[in-house]
Amino acid sequence: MNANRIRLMAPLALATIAAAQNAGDFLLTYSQPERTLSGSAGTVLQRLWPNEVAHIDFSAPCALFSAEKWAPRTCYQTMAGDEDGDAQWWEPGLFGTIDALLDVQGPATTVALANARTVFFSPSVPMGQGLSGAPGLRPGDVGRIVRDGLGNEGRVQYFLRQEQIAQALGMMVVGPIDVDAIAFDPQLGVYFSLDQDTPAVTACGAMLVEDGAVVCIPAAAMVYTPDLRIAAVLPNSAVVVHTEAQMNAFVAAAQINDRFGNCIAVAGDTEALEIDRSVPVAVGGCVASPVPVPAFLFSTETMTGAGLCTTAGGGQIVNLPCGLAGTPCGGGPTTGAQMGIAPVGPALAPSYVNALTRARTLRYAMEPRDPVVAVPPAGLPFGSQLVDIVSSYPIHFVFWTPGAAAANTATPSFGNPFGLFGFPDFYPWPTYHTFALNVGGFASWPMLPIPAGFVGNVVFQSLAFDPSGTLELSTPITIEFQ
Ligand SMILES: [Ca+2]
Ligand SMILES: [Ca+2]
Ligand SMILES: [Ca+2]
Repeated sequence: MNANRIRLMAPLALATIAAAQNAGDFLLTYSQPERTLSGSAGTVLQRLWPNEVAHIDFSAPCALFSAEKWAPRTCYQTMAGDEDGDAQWWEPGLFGTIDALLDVQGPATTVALANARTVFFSPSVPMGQGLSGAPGLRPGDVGRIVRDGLGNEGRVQYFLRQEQIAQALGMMVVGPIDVDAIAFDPQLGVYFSLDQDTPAVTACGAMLVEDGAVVCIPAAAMVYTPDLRIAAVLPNSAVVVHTEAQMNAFVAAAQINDRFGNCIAVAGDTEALEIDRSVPVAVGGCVASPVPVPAFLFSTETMTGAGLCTTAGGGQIVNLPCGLAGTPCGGGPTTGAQMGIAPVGPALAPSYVNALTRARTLRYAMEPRDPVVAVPPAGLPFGSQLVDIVSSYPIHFVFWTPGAAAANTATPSFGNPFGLFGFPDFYPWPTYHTFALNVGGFASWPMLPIPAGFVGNVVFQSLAFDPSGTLELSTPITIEFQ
């Protein structure tokens, strides 16, 4: 496209945008299994999977800089229930990967923090429809798993549906759609990238929208729900704001190395997007349809070692509070350490950053070492099972409740009226189980003896007293005793 041009928006709009700073931590996913840089005190929490969300807390001292688990698979599985109808809760491949993340931040006066119920994501493999019903959460959707107003668990609430993407792109033949990056500002619009090259008829004409391209549906072409989800889009309203060639140019200008120490020349597929508010919003698109274009934090499939770049200044390595988010060309490999993961073995960190959003959030995650426990005829002694917690609270009180076990069901949950910062729901009939003390940000609690013959699913959650006076809950886990 030769119609791309960049000029500054009116000062009034600039002032509005400038007021919103680059605030918040990172929530992100990695494209391959990785390990936290900290080692997470040797707990199971050190393993980060591509279908769960990690957290980088920029308020922590740089000496302690690390990604840590934020929403484990067991949390999503408890929320989703037996979505695939096989009466098994342990589904390590749920979602395939989480390849796009979006936190829609409320007004500055909002006290509650982002949590696993509120942050939107896109899978790369559809979630089963056993509880959500059709069409479910598909690779082309960006949504979240909720309990609906009638108390039904495992439902999907959409931020953006694949049909809306097809409409906005003017897709004549709706083929596979897989959103693999998304960013949003309600005043500007939604920005996304797809995982496939896609023929489209956009507001700037017929074209092939490449997988490396960044597409905008401007705010003026959308209708929002009161909670800032996308209710409707105008047909053929999408505009390519950066072609793949332009993303290639940003990557080349950034002068960033991959995990092998090779200087990266091309973007390939754009994989993660977040708005970079450090520079003013420009205008791009085409003469017929100019749209606002902020700078973007972004990653591409070539940026192994989990590098991160920005389009600001024509393409640069992102400068994070604890250093550059990638190794400059000539400087050796990008190891992953700059993005909170450990270089492991000669392959170093194989991942690119697969999804990224900024969020104001708190970390209170729990994961069992064994999600499926075989109970022998004699039962299991005290401490036979360990469950790990990552949190800054000094003490954790663990509760349990019988979990749903039938096909296509989920364990019911209820809103926690005393919490603001952690997981927002508790699971019913909580029964006190045990407690665990935090050491250096981690805790492991030993399970009480399991009686002979015990079979069934159990949901566990941990409770902590926040200094502000709230009662906060960890992400839930489901353990299957067989
Ligand atoms: Ca299942
Ligand atoms: Ca997707
Ligand atoms: Ca893409």
